[in-house]
Amino acid sequence: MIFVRRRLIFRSLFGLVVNVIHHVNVNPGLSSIYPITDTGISNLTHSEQVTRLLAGGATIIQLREKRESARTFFAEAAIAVPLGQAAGARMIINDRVDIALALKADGVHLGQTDMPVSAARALLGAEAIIGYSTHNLVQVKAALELPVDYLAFGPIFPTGSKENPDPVAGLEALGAVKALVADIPLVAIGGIRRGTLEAVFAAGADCAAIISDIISPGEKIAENFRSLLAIANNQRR
Ligand code: TZP
Ligand code: MG
Repeated sequence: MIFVRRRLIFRSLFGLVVNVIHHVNVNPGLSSIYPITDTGISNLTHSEQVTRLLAGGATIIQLREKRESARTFFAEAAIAVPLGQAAGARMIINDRVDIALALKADGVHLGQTDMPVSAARALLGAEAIIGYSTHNLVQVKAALELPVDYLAFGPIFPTGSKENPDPVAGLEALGAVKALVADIPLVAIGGIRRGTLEAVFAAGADCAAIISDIISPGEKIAENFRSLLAIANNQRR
């Protein structure tokens, strides 16, 4: 009896230490299509885009704001985050760990020049979803050491939605990334459209993150999302 108890204590202590040293991935709840908002491309506020994405069946949404001030983004996200969460969607904030923390968002999406992932993890805690953008194999290998819940890789195709995008990585590189990442969910991004979804999943993506083919035109957001999700789920079956 004493031995069993000692073994249990040892095991739970060991588990604790392992968890602290190695982040245990949070299931990011990615669906096969991951929509990202953009007010310039959609001509709609973030919350209007969220309303339409929810109507189309989105279960995870990233709010991305590259032009407005932190104060304006905060005010917008303060409406959009609870709106999405009330409908059961996971709400991810691009770049701004402070805004995610203040609004109790479900997580953040960070890039190569944002706050380091480990610092964001320390601020947001083990339960937060942290996604991380990579653009080449060197960055992917480095990212494997970080406490991330999913890895984004791209741009897979040319994109007009990002200022100064990294060089197009292509489908072949996506396949090479898949071979490296093992069980970390892999999100393909950049220029993905309904006609290229099949190739993206065939190359190994678990999920496609999309801006323009979903949120443009703004009036068709729900319809666009619904049809892309149907195509993706059909292809991945
Ligand atoms: N990161 C790499 S490409 C990209 C981002 C944020 C833009 C993706 O937008 P689109 O319209 O789906 O090409
Ligand atoms: Mg960023």
